[in-house]
Amino acid sequence: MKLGQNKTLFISDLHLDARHPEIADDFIRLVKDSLGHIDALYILGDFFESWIGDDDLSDFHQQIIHTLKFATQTGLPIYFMHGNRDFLIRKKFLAATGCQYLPDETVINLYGTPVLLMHGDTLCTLDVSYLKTRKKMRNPILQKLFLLLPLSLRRKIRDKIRASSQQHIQSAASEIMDVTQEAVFSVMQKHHVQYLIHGHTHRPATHSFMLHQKSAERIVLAAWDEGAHALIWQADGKKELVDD
Ligand SMILES: [Mn+2]
Repeated sequence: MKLGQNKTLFISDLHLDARHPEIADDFIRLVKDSLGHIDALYILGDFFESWIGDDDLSDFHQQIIHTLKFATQTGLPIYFMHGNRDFLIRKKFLAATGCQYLPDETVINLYGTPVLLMHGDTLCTLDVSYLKTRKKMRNPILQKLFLLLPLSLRRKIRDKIRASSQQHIQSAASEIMDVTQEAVFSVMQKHHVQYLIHGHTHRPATHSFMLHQKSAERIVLAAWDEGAHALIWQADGKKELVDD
């Protein structure tokens, strides 16, 4: 029997992009340093800055795929959740990397504690215009049609969407871009959990509050624009947000 390492790692919002090779280097280093020392790695969305199809195999993407494959083949389970930027990751990518797909809003048993995992965008319920766009972009028929387009056209569409999303982020009020406590309570009650881990907002923190007269926690992961960042959850219940 293989003994566990009694530690699980959670990351999100790396926004991996060929224009920022230093972030990819941070990730590759994290994987190499973690191998043999952790039980599992959870990627909670926006791993890539954008993803327009599993057939978009640039050198940069190949390098990341190779790193993930190496890690899973070495025996590290890696779980992959879609974010709002890389939701077009499909089976081909998962097969090539050995990552296991994790639907948004999944409860895992973490050393005996039920923990809810989300990307986090659906918790930002004040951002009505984003949620409308999200609904369109998650339409399976539209996604299928988009993936049938030639790669060059998909790249053009991606650049357009990116520009309009940047405009929205710059113009929307700061509180609109954060989660609402109502959405947090509601989803935690729905899944009967006292712990929630998510990313998306780029506001790393551990929020403690009471839920059903018991202490509850919402742990928010950071983006990687200023270096590697992860949550380490130990089997004994100790949790730590670490920056590189
Ligand atoms: Mn996001």
